[in-house]
Amino acid sequence: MDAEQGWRFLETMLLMRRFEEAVGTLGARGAFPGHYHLYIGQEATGAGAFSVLREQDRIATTHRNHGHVLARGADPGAALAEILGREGGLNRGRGGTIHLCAPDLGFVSTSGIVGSVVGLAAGAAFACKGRGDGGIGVALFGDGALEEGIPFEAMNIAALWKLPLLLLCENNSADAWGMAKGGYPALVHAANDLRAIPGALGIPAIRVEGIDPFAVCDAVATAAARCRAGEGPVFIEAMTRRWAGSAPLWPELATGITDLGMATGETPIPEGPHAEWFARNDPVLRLARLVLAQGGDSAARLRALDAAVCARIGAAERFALASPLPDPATATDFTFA
Ligand SMILES: Cc1ncc(C[n+]2csc(CCOP(=O)(O)OP(=O)(O)O)c2C)c(N)n1
Ligand SMILES: [Mg+2]
Repeated sequence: MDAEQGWRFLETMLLMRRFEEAVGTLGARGAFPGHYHLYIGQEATGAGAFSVLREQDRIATTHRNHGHVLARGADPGAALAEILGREGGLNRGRGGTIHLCAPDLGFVSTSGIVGSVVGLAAGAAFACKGRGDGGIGVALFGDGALEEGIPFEAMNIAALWKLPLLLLCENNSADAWGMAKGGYPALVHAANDLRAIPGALGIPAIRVEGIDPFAVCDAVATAAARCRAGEGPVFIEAMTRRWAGSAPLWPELATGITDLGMATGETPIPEGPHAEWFARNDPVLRLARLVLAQGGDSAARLRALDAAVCARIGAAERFALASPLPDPATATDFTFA
């Protein structure tokens, strides 16, 4: 393991984690209306993937978007203000959690219309190809997107036209309850291996361990290089276990606020339903254990990193809460018709 790369991944992943813990806490106390989705459990996928992307790449992502926007470098205060529907938000409070977007950072859209982002990213890939600046279109989407029609059509045209389209499917359905058990929707598909779908169109499709940022980074780097070389789209399926807090229909901080003592060994792993999560499936604790294995001053460095991240998120929260709601008289501003 490249230790310094490990620390960089950990910083991004901790930023996402502490951000989502703030969102979950604010959501539970009704600080913003409506449904929302947390990226907890998938941080390694986003951190690994975004470490490879370039400025000229164009990204379309889904409703589980907070981590993606942060990994691309969006200001956490503006992102949190957007989730709270405030004027100081990335989209002046118009997008909210599900459609918060950072066009300046190359996001074409983030959308709650499941599957739509694959079509948008294919269009972005077409534009990138036309511009010829080496940029690629990137779609990040859940496994559920492949139940929709548009990803199939978009993959077909991308394969035919050899578009520089990187398809990153975040499969988080392992351990999900699904609607049959009264939980959040989980994958319902006739294909038992999602790679077969792009595979049928001749698109190379690989599966990667989504809790390993190094593995994701390698896979995305190889795929992006192929796209940039004009060889057409690539599909990556990143596998993660469903975090318990995203199993019910409404998210809840089921595993509490992350205690890095469970990585240093200072806090014993509690027995009970989340023991497996803490010991093996939480990507943040997993990577923290890896960087700590270097010994030396790594435990102190971990504490300092987390303190700095928590301070950043604390400032983001103060900024977001102090930002006003948009003036109702401006409700129709920025609309097309
Ligand atoms: C076109 C469309 N159909 C149905 C829904 C309702 N819906 C919201 S989330 C969801 C499941 C999404 O699963 P997945 O794409 O795997 O993302 P995850 O939330 O698991 O990360 C569904 C079906 C929707 N938002 N859009
Ligand atoms: Mg899913």
